[in-house]
Amino acid sequence: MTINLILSLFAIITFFDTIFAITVSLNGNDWYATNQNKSLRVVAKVPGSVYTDLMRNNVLKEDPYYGTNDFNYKWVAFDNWTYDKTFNVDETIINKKGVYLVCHGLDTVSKIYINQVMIGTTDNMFVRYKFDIKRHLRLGQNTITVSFESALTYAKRLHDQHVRDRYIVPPETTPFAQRGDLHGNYIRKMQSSFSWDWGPSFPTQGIWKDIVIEAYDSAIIRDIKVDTIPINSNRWHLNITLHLESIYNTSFDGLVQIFLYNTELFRSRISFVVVSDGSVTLSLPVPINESIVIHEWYPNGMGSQMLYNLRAIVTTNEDIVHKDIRIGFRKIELIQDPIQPRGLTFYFKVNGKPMYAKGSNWIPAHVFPELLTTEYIRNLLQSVREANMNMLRVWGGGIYEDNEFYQMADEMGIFIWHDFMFACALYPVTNDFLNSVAIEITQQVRRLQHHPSIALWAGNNENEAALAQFWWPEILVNGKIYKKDYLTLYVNVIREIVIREDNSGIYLTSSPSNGLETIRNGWLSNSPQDNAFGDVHFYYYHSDAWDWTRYPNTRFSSEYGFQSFPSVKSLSKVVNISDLRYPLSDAISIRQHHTNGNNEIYYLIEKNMKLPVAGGIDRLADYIYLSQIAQSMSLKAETEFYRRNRNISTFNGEGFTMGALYWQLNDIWQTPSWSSIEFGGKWKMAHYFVKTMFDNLLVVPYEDKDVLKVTLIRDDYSGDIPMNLKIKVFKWSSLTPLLVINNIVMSRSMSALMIYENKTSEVLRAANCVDRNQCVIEVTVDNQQNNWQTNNFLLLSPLKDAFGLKDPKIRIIQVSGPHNYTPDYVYDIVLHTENIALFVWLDFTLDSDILGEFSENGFLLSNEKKFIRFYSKNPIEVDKLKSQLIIKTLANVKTQ
Ligand code: BMA
Repeated sequence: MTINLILSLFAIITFFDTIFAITVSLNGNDWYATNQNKSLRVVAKVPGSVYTDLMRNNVLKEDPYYGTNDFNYKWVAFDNWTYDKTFNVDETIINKKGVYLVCHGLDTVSKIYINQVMIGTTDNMFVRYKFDIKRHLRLGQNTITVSFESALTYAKRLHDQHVRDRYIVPPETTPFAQRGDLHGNYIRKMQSSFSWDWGPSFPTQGIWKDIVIEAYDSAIIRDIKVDTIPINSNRWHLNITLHLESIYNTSFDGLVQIFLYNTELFRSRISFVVVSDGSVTLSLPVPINESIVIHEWYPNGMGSQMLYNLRAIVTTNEDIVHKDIRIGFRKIELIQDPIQPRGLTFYFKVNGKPMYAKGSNWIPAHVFPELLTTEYIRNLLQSVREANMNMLRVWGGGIYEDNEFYQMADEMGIFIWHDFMFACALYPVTNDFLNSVAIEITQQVRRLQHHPSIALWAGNNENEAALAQFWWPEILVNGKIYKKDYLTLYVNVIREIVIREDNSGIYLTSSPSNGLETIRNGWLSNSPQDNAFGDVHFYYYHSDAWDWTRYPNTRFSSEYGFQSFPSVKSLSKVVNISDLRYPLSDAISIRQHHTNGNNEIYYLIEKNMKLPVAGGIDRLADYIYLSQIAQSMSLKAETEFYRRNRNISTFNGEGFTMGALYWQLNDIWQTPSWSSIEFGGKWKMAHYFVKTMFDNLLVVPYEDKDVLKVTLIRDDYSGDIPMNLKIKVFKWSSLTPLLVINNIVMSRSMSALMIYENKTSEVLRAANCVDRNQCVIEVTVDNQQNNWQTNNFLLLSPLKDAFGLKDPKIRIIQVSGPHNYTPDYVYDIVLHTENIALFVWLDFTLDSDILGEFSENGFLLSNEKKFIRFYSKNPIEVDKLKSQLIIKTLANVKTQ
């Protein structure tokens, strides 16, 4: 039977809806939220949370992100909020044999009542709760009440009890700069909602995901686990596991059908064995007929992202239920082979091909996820793809994201390195805690496992490192206990579940860890940051961060980064305009949650560039611009080093770097941070740099002692390709190069090859460049047949010493468009320069509402003319675009 036939059959059967499972949503704007002493009762929205409800009702008159409202509105988080609503139940629901309340996400500690009768309690934001409510419902009007307890008082209560009865579980303090709250580790809630070094503390309460009634007469399919098993590149088999929830406690019969698009792959009557609580797990080997040609799924940059609809249908005597998912055929492996004289490789293979992992770290896009739109998330993920990334690490201090997030990652070819939600803390391993975590991990792995984008699970963020490096003084005293607890949580509980629920998946206990070596060390290594094993988090906060020799010869860098300020425009949304004068004004610096962060930014600028004149909004804009240059150049130095370093480069076997995931992609609010995309979606200069740095084709000129070297890096599989190499030496003061070196070089797939090597002094002598600070080197590599081209530049002295850099007097000589309407409106911009321009930054005036991305930005301009594209989601009048476009270059910064 074809899927269409089945669907029309469904349509006919809809008349007899008694045989279908029914889902009734209780979401909506018809809820009320009431505080503890009942002095406030406001109309509330579900899904949502109390801060946004109070905003909508004008109880909170300002944006919580504005100014110091994280402090001013703290009373909200200390109160206890109750949500209630009335709803109708009709016969079709009440007559079902099983009627359940299913809460897909409650934040966090609550008691739930139907018609004033308590039906259950919750304490984990990441768990789906299901309660049998058949006997509590009546025909007609009913009430539901969800009564929350403040996350702050709850966490403190559990903390106090644990300290009294057992021992301290650190951290016991939070850094002053973080303006945060404590004991988030005692509650299964977004850890960063208690504040982070880039985020505010807003531990909200509310019904943050769908809340529904599910009613059925036999069973529903909750999740489908899928293993794709390669036979060869066009032929694959499936192992499918159905997770059903039934009303039965013994076995029952049903017909199971599995479809791939419109082809029925499997059909059989099955006797379902109920294990506990009505749940059934059914595993089926499902071969795929030779006539169906399968196209493999690849990450961005390695191939296409073919996705297949898979439908499972279960027909029992009473019900027909089905579930649809989309799957991709891919095999991912983490290769950890011995390297001489010491260490193990650490890289991914996709469908048998090695992959260099290029990407970033994802933090929650908002502390109130209900304020996010699908479009906003899509834009962020699209920005990941456009910047040539193939992997994103969902970091362990946030949340498990919505299904849509992973569906988009599947479509865009973005692999997800998924931490479980534990970060920068030790955790209490009471029975209650462990039981709750076990449910959380089981549900989340079952929900997400089938996505081809899920690459790997990691137990936590940095908790192994915290133990090894004695982050808190208590570790000196209670180290043994903490280590035992660590093993209980991440090895005995979580790892066992991952093995059970995703046997073909990859699990690391922590990030960073030493991978297999960690296991050999009994899961806890003394140096989880070892360059010779696993992944490394490496932060370098010294002012010479533009120098590549500062960076480690790691196998895989899963975190590294530098801070910068967001645009004046972003800051203007949360800071009074009169305070937009100095980067260190109280109003701005209070948003810096990283201890010493503003100093680090300052020194990074000061080491390399002249400081701007102080005072006024334009000078603030100059400082922000310099901070973004400093971030971009530091990231460039480190990332280019990691990409060059894919071959073993040192005598002790270090190197062979095969992954670079910088910290961090996005922001949770308007703040100075490591992000390459500001809160709101605007690309910082760093994101444009990342786009170049992560391109499959990259050329890197660099100096090794006083030797000029050029390395060509390719991450594609197109074979040997000859390329033209052009090295130009310019004087800062002229658009005419002093010297042009032309070579033809052979390039190879998946390699980093040195294509030029000469003493810098020789090159400069040949160019007649008498002093390094007068010159700059630009390198271009291209192959016209393939339409491949990339370029890069090398600074020869700190920019503050650069001599001859003049005001380039850039003019916009043409703006035209839009030329193409899907998916963006595309405009062409032609620039003209009179002199070499550095870090050319195109932006819009402060009052402009134009949003979008340029094809390039923050670049070195050494040609008279430059062609740029601008991509916008909305149509713009060309005149408006032209008049609101502003251009800044390094020479335009008013310096001291
Ligand atoms: C790490 C991360 C985050 C943090 C970042 C910047 O180590 O895991 O916890 O925000 O560094 O300090």
